[in-house]
This record gives sequence, C-alpha cells and structure tokens, in this order.
Amino acid sequence: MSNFVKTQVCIIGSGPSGLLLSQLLAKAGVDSIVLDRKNRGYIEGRVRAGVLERGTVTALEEAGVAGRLHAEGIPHHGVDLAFDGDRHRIDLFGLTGKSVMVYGQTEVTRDLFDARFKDGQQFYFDVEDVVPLDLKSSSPSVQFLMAGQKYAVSCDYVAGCDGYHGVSRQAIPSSVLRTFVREYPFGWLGILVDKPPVSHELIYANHQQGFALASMRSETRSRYYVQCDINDDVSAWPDDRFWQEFSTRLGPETAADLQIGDSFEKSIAPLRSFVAEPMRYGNLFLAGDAAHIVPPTGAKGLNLAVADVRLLSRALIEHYKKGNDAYIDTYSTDVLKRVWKVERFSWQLSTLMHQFPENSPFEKRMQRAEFDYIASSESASRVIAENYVGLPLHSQL
Ligand code: RFL
Ligand code: PHB
Repeated sequence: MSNFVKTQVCIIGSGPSGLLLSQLLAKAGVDSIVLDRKNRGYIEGRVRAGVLERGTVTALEEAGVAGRLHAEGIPHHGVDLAFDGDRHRIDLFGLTGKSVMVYGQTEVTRDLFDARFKDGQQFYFDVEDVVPLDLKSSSPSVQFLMAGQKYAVSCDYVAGCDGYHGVSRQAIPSSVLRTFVREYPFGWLGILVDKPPVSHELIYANHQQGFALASMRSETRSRYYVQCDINDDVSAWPDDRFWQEFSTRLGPETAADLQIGDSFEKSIAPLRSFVAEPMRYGNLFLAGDAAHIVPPTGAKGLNLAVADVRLLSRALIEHYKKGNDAYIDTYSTDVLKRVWKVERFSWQLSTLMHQFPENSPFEKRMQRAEFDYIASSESASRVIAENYVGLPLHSQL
C-alpha cells in the first residue's frame, strides 16, 4: 500500500537548488514538496562553496533569506592571482562596479532551511529508491520509500535538484540526453581552521608544486585548499604536510603572515567540468549540479545553481499565475547559454592556475604568458573580473 501525496511541484533534492526553489515558489503561492535521501543535519554539514556573486545575493534577498547574510557575510572588492610568487590583484569593484560576498554554503543552506521550516514546508528526508515516472504525461509522479513505507507523489512538474549523483538526470532516456565531460587529473584538498585568514582577500596561486587557494569563512575562520593527487586519501595529508605545502605554494612573503593551527575539517574533491543537455524533458526540469558541474576554481557551482533556480521559478510562477508557458518552453535553451559561458570561465581559470602533469614546457610558458598578460592589461583583468562577479542573468541570448 502506497501513501498518496499531491502537490504542484515535486522537488527532488534539498540542497541549495531545491531549497531555494521551494522558497521562491512558496512566496508566489505555488505548492511544492521536497524530498532528499539525506537529512537536514547532514545537508547543512556539507562544507562546500564560499563565494556568492551579486546576483546570488539578490536572489536570496528576493527569497527573504538574506538577513544573516548581510549581517555576517564579508563583501570582497578584489581577488588576487599569484604565479610563482608574483601577485596581481584583480580589482573587482574598480573594474566592474560590483563585488562578491564571502558567506558559506553551509550558512545559505541553514538560512533556507530555517525559512522553509518556519513556513511549514513539507519535507521527506532519508528517502530511498526515488523514481520519477510518466514525465512526458500531464500527470507525472515520483515514487519513493521512507522508513520502509512506499510513497507516491502526483504532481504537475518534477524539479530535479538532486545534484550530480541524483536520479533525475538518469530519468531522461539516453536517446535524448547528451553529456559533455572534462575530468581533471588532480583534486583539491580543503581544510577549515579557526585562525584569521592569511590575507583579507582570496588568493589563487599557481606554483611549480601545484595550485593553492587561500579563502575564508569569517575574520577568524580560514578555508584553505591545495591541489593534490586525484588518488590521495586525506590520511596522506596530516596537518604538518598541508601547512608545509600551502606555505611553499603561497610564497615566502605571503606565508610570513600565515597563522597555522589544527584543522577541524579536511576533505578531497575531484575537479570536473560536466554539462547535460537538455535541461528539460517533458515535465521534468533539471537545475544546479544535477545538470552541470564546474571545477571550483572560479567559485561558480552554487552561483550557477541559484541562477538556474531563478529562471525555473520564474517559468513555473508564470505558468501558475498567468497561464504563460513561454518561459517553460525556453528554460533549457536560456539556461544552457549561460551555463556554457560559466563552464568556459571555470575551465579557463582552472587551466591557468593548476599544474597539469601532462603539460609540456611550451604549455607551462603559455600559462606564464597568460598570467603576465592579465597582470599587464586592464582589459584582460576586466574579463576575469566580469566573470568572477557573475555574468548577468538575462542578457545571455
Ligand atoms: P547539491 O548541493 O549536491 O544538493 C543535491 C541534493 O540532492 C540530494 N540527492 C537526492 N535526493 C533524493 N533522491 C536522490 N536519489 C538523491 N540524490 C541526491 C543530495 O542528498 C543533496 O542534498 O546540489 P545543488 O543544490 O544543485 O547545489 C550545488 C552546489 O552544492 C555546488 O554547485 C557547490 O557546492 C559547488 N562549489 C562552489 N560553488 C560556488 O558557487 N562557489 C564556491 O566557492 C564553491 N566551492 C564547491 C566549492 C563545491 C565543492 N565540492 C566539495 C564539490 C568547493 C568545493 C570543495
Ligand atoms: C571556498 O571558500 O570554499 C572557495 C572559494 C573560492 C573558490 C572555491 C572555494 O573558487
């Protein structure tokens, strides 16, 4: 016996994409349910993104969840690129009139959960065996198991917000789905440490021994990364080894200001560029990591997810409030145009800033020449800046 549930939009995945979509729909009076194979505590604990574009901040304001973000987030007007000890500041604000906000994904997720719980959102956590069905029909459904019980959700639309490893994308027949992939031959090892950041602004560094990134979560908490072997386990990276590598890659001048301590989070993430086309199949829409992955070098993953959700919520709200399906029909093509531009930027910055084992001496010289060009040309710096602060949502066509 199944438990039957009815809603307008069934959202699979309770990460930032799914949570923001349910929040924006609820504000417009559109009903949704959200299901996730994990629970709130687990989802809030995943340490990931740290940099929000201006457009992401606007989306969170529109969603009514930006109070704490404005109180605790740290606006950044610039970012540093470093190459074998030479540093070049990209003046984000001076070059574009915009800045970015440093505020962790864990905090964005918590703010969204707080708002959804306050609003009485229907959640189903720790679900298993999620299966989207009848996606081409006008009455799709989603089946799942929770605590040994079967559930069947009947809905108008299914939003696949279930990340890279989710089931939604897999529900699109292989005869329809095209995927594009670039795997990078290394990973990022990231740590959190309760010490003040080594610099007030982020530093992306390419050193002969590999990439390093100095980021932060607050004035007293730092988030640091080093490029590592793709097959490394965190056990290969005791804190001593991390600090040694990290200081070397930052260079002696910057490392002189580094405060070290015991890390309390340490994880390794692979680097991948990935796009799935189309992002709509019948009444299923994909959003966020379910449809695309970028390497973290440009800090774009969460921001892309939020941009998708802004366009998807607009499409669904126009349908329910005005009977206008124009945005539903153009959702996939509109979103993908912007996605590919952001993929390009993330790939380009990753290519510039890492040590690739297969690089020839010629390619190494090309990286150096590109860094020197960016450092000496305001136009080249502006190209980095305008991508880093975020491309516009609507002028993508
Ligand atoms: P998420 O966050 O992966 O959430 C998907 C949710 O779906 C659930 N799920 C399922 N639920 C039901 N049934 C199933 N079969 C399911 N399969 C999965 C999962 O449990 C999960 O809760 O995807 P979403 O919402 O699209 O959000 C995307 C962002 O999380 C991601 O793009 C960013 O974290 C990427 N990223 C960064 N993005 C930025 O914009 N700026 C950054 O500075 C930045 N840094 C990063 C990053 C990602 C990193 N890692 C670890 C991948 C740094 C790192 C290290
Ligand atoms: C982070 O703070 O986690 C972070 C910042 C910038 C990136 C990636 C991750 O490009």
